[in-house]
Amino acid sequence: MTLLRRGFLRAAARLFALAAGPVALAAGPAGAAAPERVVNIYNWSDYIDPKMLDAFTRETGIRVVYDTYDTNEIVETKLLAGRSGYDIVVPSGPFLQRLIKAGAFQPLDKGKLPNLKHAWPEVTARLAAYDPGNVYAVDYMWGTTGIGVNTALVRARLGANQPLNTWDIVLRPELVAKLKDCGVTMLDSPEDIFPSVLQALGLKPDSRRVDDLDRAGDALFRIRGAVQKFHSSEYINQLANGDVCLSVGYSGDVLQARRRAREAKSDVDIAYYIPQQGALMWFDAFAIPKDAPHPAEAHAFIDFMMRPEVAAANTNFVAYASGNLAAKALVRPEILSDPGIYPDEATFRRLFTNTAYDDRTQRVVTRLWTRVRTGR
Ligand code: N2P
Repeated sequence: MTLLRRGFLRAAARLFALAAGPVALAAGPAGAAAPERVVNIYNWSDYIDPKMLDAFTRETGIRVVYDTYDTNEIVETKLLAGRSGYDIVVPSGPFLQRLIKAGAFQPLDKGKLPNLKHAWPEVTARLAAYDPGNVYAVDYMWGTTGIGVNTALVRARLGANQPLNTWDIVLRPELVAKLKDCGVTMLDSPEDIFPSVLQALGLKPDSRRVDDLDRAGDALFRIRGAVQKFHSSEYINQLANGDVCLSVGYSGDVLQARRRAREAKSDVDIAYYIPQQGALMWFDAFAIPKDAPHPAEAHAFIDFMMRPEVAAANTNFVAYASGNLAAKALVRPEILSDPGIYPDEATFRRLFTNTAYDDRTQRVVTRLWTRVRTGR
């Protein structure tokens, strides 16, 4: 092999390493000032007030490298491959559960997280279903998976008398067909959609029975033709711009769409519904990969996020409920009183949770989901 070629391969390997994950650039020449401190964060898109990242760096001197994703699957794939380079990831409960079992995380050093005292005990207890003993993770936000609609466009097609707070408008073929021309989207997330459809069909939302899963798959297959796109983040702008009229989506994302439409002073009016049949409630939690290059900085970041004023700023920005109880006093009243964000008692009773599938069930669900998405 020529030298030139070897040089090329080395350069390619470096490029690949860059593409594969964040790489902290060493600060200054060797022997100069202490190396720059960095934290590499991998979080959901549209899930933080960017001002909080600046505030963290200003206060601690730790630079934040911030990447985003919109599906749990990509986090799982990167973590299972190892050497992701990330110091913090924010998976949802079932993925957290599965990644903990796979040994992907390091236990949190709670001595470095004094602000854990602000955590919401009920949320922490629910998170323990995925992380027994709360060893590896701290809840960041929680929310629901429901239905976002452009009220005017949907009303014009379904009439004034059709309730909109029902999975019927997604799953009854004759209803959703009427919405096809104004645009329907669905999360590309079988772990959200299958439990929701099972619940809507009157089955156990966390069922592993192949018959049940087949029925949910069939229900989805019947309406797939009305779905313009399966995607888990584009719908925010699409709803806000009036480009689509119904999205099965995440609570805060739909409410961000409503805010964007209002800020643009358009006549688009977006509403979020937790369907009367019930909706999935999920928890997204900070966790530190076992091979995180900067665990001390990761702890500093999580602790900063747990400050009540920081947690409240994030909730005010993204319209998801915080896992931080003390933050509630600082959350804007219209957010706190919105049952789509902080569900009231009656709404809360309609919410259910799900857990990680075993490998066999996961294969069934993945196969059904591929059929729904591709039609084959
Ligand atoms: C943020 C979506 C987070 C919710 N865009 C997923 N659990």
